[in-house]
Amino acid sequence: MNQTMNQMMKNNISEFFYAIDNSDKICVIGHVAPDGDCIGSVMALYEFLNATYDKEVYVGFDGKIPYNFKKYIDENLILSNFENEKFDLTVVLDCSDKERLGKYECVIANSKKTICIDHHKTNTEFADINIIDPKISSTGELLFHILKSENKEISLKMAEYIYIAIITDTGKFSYSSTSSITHNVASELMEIGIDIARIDNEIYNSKPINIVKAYIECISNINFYYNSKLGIAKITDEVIKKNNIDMNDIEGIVEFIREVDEIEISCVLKEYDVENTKVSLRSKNNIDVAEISKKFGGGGHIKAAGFQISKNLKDSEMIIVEELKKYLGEK
Ligand SMILES: [Mn+2]
Repeated sequence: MNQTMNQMMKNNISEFFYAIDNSDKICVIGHVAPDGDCIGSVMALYEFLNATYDKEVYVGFDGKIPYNFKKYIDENLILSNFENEKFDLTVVLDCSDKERLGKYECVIANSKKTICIDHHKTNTEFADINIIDPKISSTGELLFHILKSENKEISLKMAEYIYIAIITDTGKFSYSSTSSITHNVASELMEIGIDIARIDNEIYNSKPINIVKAYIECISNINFYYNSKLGIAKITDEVIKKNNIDMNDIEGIVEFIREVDEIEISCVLKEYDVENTKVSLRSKNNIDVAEISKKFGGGGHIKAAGFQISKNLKDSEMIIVEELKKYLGEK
């Protein structure tokens, strides 16, 4: 990125560090239902601010921290009772629009200055300073380039967080968003001393058995359409309750469907209540699921995007099947 970084990006980065220098009370937040990139980038920046400066720094995560990331976050750091708090600076990471901040949206209004660092193509540039690059694999990788461009030191802890952000958003370096530069970054993180095998076990090989049982139920009820070019799985409220887990505990179903040879689009529907369904879409080749999601008020990346729909599971499934007809042909 250093070669291709344009002047506007450089200016925004200088403004970012200038804003940090001139702030005493800083809040760092990510998007609702935090994932690996959100948690990794927020915590890496928290570590940087905490280790480098003498400032009051808080973090915000709206939604449950997934079981496999719990050990990476001291829950005492998470900001609560913030409705009337004022901040000098709020940095938002991995979040494409204000609404995705969930309960922390008010923090934006209560901050003198706001900065957004993100890699979503659908980012609405809602902050005062926006450092956005949709070509970069993950917000964690973007943060690494930003810190490096100003010769900031990356500690071992920061390196771990950035690595977690990268592996989770690139499907362990397998998605097309992974560049040769992403691998160079991973190489530098390894030079710093991260233990990649331990991180892999902690993030991926640590599933509680009840989550695995719920996963098995979900993948045994996948519906295929358009000669198996579309696969749709549903995570029902019943499965969640029966196995005593949270909706976001089940991961990897959308990736599992994509493993089917014919699949072009894989889809997972999450039943939040009878009239509220969350839709995740993944595209294997050329279909732009960010565009499709935008039509329904959502967003994301070309190959990974999503939206919410005020319909029950069955109706949501039919709407998606209908919408994808023009891309995938006859049922
Ligand atoms: Mn991300």
